[in-house]
Amino acid sequence: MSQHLDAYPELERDLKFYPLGVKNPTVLSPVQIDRYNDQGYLFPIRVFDDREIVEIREYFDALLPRALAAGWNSYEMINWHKTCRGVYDVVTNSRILDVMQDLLGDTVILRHSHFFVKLPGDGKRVSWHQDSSYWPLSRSKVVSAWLAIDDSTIENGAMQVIPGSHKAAQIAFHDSEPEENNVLSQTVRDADRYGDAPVPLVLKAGEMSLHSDWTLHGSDVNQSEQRRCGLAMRFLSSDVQAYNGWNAHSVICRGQDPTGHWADHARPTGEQVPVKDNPESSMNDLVNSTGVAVGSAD
Ligand SMILES: O=C(O)CCC(=O)C(=O)O
Repeated sequence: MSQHLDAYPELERDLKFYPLGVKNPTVLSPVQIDRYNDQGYLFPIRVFDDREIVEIREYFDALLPRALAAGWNSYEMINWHKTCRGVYDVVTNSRILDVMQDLLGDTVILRHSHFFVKLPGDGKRVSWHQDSSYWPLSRSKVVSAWLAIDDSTIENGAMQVIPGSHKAAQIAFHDSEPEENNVLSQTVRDADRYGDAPVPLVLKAGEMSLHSDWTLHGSDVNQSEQRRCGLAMRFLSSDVQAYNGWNAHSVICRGQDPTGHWADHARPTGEQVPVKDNPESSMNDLVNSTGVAVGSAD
């Protein structure tokens, strides 16, 4: 399969890595911020205590069968903060936003949310990739928070990162081969050439990790009998511009968007599972453009 250097050459995006961090952080230490900028990731950060994460897990345990019954697979629950109050409440949790504000400044916008649920035996991996490579955004200044809803272990396919790889910014990638069983569609080959040895982001439920949108990361197949559910939340500030309708799913969580560019979805009133294959549904566009293999047996 062919090699690519830019998924959106027509957009002429600014593909640099921008170091983040405010002068007077309130939750992260300056050392942690330096580590994020130097290594491209930071973990573990405790967000929810044991009681709180049990409640969130119970909520998710009830949501997942509804998603599957509606025809979504366990990697396709994207932007459900727009219709599910429980998801909205997690992605706008003040402890998560405090961390984001230390990196992004006063304005914190959730661009999208995505559950990555590795079910025992599903055989899926996430091949080495860089998030910015998928996203029609400029500039590349997005922080991902990945919240462990289940314990995330080596055995059940914890995410791994290549420290320092973000400094390379865009790295050439290939279209994934079907036999990779990749949840997404791009693969960076020989990932360990671009930084230090891979680090597994082993997390206890209730902890989160952070990674830069240029950090090479991926995860192996779940080899255990335990589910591995994580909720990825993508945050940015208002100096990022979206193309191809990628500004339509956001929530302005802190501060203001003086550009008026970003949507600001309100807290949902209930727990509405989006309708699959509804041509009117923005979910379907996003699933396609995120690179999730729609219709595959994930
Ligand atoms: O959950 C995973 O295994 C991969 C998640 C991921 O690629 C991301 O959050 O950007």
